[in-house]
Amino acid sequence: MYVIFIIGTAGSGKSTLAGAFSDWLRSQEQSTLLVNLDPAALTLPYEPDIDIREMVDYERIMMTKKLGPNAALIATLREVARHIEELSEEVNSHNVDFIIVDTPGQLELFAYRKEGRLFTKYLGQDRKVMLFLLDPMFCAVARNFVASMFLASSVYLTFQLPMIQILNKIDAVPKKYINRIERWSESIDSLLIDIENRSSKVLMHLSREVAQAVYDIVSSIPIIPVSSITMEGFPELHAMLTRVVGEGEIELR
Ligand SMILES: Nc1nc2c(ncn2[C@@H]2O[C@H](COP(=O)(O)OP(=O)(O)OP(=O)(O)O)[C@@H](O)[C@H]2O)c(=O)[nH]1
Ligand SMILES: [Mg+2]
Repeated sequence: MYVIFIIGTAGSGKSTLAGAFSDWLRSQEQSTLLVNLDPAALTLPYEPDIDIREMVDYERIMMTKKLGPNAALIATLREVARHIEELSEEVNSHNVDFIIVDTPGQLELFAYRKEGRLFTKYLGQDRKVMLFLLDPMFCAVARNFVASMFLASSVYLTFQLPMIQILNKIDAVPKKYINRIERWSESIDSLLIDIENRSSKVLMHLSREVAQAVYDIVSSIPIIPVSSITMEGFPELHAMLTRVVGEGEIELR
């Protein structure tokens, strides 16, 4: 069994990927369990099998505790974390090939609070992997790519789980952006040259320093370009899952 946690900045396409990749896996005769950990989602582009919105009421917590949207999200996740063992029993009672976990919109509320680590610890038993979503429109600018590398490495250090970077929504951007990002991720020299050519002096200096600090960490994390609309890249993502987790391969039936 594989347990896939999908994480990324707000609107990066986590929920859409969760639903579309599950559909693709099912079309390959793999069984999946879709878990929604976003208490604030009004609608989802898939039908969750397990949904924390059934355990907690985000809007009620926001109203009764008089909290803003993010503080209410924190309080809601804390409430769910109190019942983590029940949730874990429910999730782990399913015998499926893939558990796919969709996480809340605000990455930092999941990545930088202990509740996020509790979920990754208790949900599923083995072969856990994190998909970190990159926005190719944002990352196609060299210094933004560096900022994104910094975020990816920080999430990687926080969770210490095998990770795959997903260059998402590739149907919506020119192919040359994807090629450029792949070139940067294969060669720090090409990234440094593009940083020099395109930034002001201060930004250039800062971007170089950050790139050099995190490049080795991030370049060890594979990048797979995908689209949840066309399902391009899903076979490669599936193959990469078996590679990064490394304990035996799941054959497509
Ligand atoms: N063109 C294109 N659009 C996509 C793709 N994946 C997601 N989107 C769109 O991106 C927007 C955000 O998608 P969501 O899946 O809701 O993103 P999210 O990360 O779950 O959003 P939050 O949970 O609110 O942070 C929606 O309008 C999706 O239709 C994709 O592969 N291609
Ligand atoms: Mg979502």
